[in-house]
Amino acid sequence: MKTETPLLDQIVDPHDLRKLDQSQLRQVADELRAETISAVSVTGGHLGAGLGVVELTVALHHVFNTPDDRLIWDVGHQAYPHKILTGRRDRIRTLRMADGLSGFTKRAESEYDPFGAAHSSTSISAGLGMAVARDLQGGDNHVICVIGDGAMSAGMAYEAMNNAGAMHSRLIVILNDNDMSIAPPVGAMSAYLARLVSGRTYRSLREVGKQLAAHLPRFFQDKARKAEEYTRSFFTGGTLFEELGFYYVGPVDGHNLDHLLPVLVNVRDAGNGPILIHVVTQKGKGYEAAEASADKYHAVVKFDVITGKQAKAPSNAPAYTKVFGQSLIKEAAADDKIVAITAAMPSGTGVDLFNDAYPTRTFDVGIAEQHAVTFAAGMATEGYKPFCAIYSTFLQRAYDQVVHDVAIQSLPVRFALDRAGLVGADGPTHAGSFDIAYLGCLPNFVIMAAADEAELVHMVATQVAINDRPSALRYPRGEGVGVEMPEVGVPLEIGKGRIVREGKRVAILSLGTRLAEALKAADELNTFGLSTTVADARFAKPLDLDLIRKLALQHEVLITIEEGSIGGFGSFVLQVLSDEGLLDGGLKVRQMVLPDEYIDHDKPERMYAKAGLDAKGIVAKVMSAIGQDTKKDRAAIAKIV
Ligand SMILES: Cc1ncc(C[n+]2csc(CCOP(=O)(O)OP(=O)(O)O)c2C)c(N)n1
Repeated sequence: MKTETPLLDQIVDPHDLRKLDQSQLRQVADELRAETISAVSVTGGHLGAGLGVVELTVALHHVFNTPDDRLIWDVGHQAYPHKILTGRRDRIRTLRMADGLSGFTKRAESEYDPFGAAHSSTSISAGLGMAVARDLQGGDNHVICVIGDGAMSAGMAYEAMNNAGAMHSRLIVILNDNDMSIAPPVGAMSAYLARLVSGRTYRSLREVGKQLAAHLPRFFQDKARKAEEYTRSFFTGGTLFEELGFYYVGPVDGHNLDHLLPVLVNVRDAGNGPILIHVVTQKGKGYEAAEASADKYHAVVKFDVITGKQAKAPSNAPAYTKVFGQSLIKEAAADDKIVAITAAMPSGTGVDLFNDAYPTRTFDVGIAEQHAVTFAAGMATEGYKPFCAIYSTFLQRAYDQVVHDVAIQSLPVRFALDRAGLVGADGPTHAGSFDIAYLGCLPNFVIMAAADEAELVHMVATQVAINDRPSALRYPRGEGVGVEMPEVGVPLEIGKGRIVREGKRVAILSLGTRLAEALKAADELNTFGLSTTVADARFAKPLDLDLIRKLALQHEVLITIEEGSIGGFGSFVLQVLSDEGLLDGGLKVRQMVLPDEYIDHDKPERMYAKAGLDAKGIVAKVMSAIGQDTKKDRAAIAKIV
């Protein structure tokens, strides 16, 4: 039943949605889809995943009593329609912008987001925790976790199901199977899900009703038993989930509200224990450009709604990711032991380029960073040279594997850490802030940070040559600075930095791409009469002790700067200075690191400015170190752009 007045305008939160008749929900879903497309066309962000769950979002909020019933979206990138329905429509066009809505679920943002996410495959664990807490308190609310087939490839999801299956707590898991991750999904699980869906029509309401009979109170159960036995023998399926202790329901067409709503009602009213509903959806559903694109518009920049054409940021410099992929291809031509490993991020890491050149030497292991690391370790034991390309933030998940399986055995796994430092719109969950600190404390690790895209080429070559211990190479999101590119990479001397500009009074020792800001700061400092040396450390580990000694002994001020947290490069340098007594002569040392807080999403340059890690911040730091921060100086510093 379609009405002239938009129904979406009448929905401030799900209570309004629940007042509507079921027959009106189709219209709500259509309007919600249009609103999602319109909003993301302005903000950019994750689109395909949200479009695929529009009907599911409407149905869930209609059937369940959110926020008392806890609705947990795995990853949270598909939650834009959920945000629109849960009191955030008025801010939906601020998604991922400074002071705007987060691109993921976030507890601080809304009571309808009971669990914050962004890294995948956490929903079932969190949901089980909530369900058990509810049981301990004698509560009766529902807990619903929506997890994608891609997220289902991570070990954590199985750990949670294994536990849930043995707990008998009432928990609803909705497997949102769109047969896509960011790239096509990989692995046996994906093939298994495809088998469950193929060759079988979607289950009708009647069948699902019968199937659920076992979960109803005994009185109904007896009546339904006969029919239920019949349907269950007919629809044997979801065996894997059932072996894990889940009651499997499905597959259900996730875009058909007439199917979805009664199934959800049945499940809601069923008895105890964990239930898994297998919902089949299409990523990018309902928007032609998304449906037609290879990645189903997983993540987009601003685009034209009519044509689907995405705005492309003009740039002359190649992206670091691409430089990494191309460098590795060149190295691999001369060394057939080089292999590349990605955890479901082939395009994000440049491993897709490597795959085009060397498909048999490329391994996409699914969203499984822990496995990726130990798999790489295994290959290294057999003489291969694995490049494990993982975003800095996602390697956090595999820390024990890095320590125990790689570092302690001194296996030469090469970590290529993309998205190091602040990443902009994806915010604190995706920031690569901690890798220098968490890898730098491991004995024997080599850690490099590229100052520009040419350095990256040489550092990839350096990693190829490091064959007796693990190494990590970090580089940021986005484009390089446009330097001239070398034809081939030349391995660097391990643990040696370089002086980029000679000065006398102030020394700036930079690690990574803050080098450009350090050089800018040096120019400014010269105008204040402060002759400044700028050095690129290249290595956070092992440190260039000669360089550090020279800078410490020949300058009055030593600044370290990095795109990382407290406890990283600056701390390592300070340790050397203190161990060697280099602080005893009055050297003024200042460490410039990310502040000890989680920085909300914004444009990267503004985030770095807020963090004080730009030229202006460096100059201000130097001036305050030498006590030259008069009102006049501060006014001059403020003018630095
Ligand atoms: C631990 C971790 N690794 C990688 C990612 C990057 N990532 C974000 S969404 C996504 C694909 C998720 O696929 P699926 O669960 O099927 O959801 P869909 O986008 O298809 O709805 C990946 C790999 C992540 N968020 N977390």
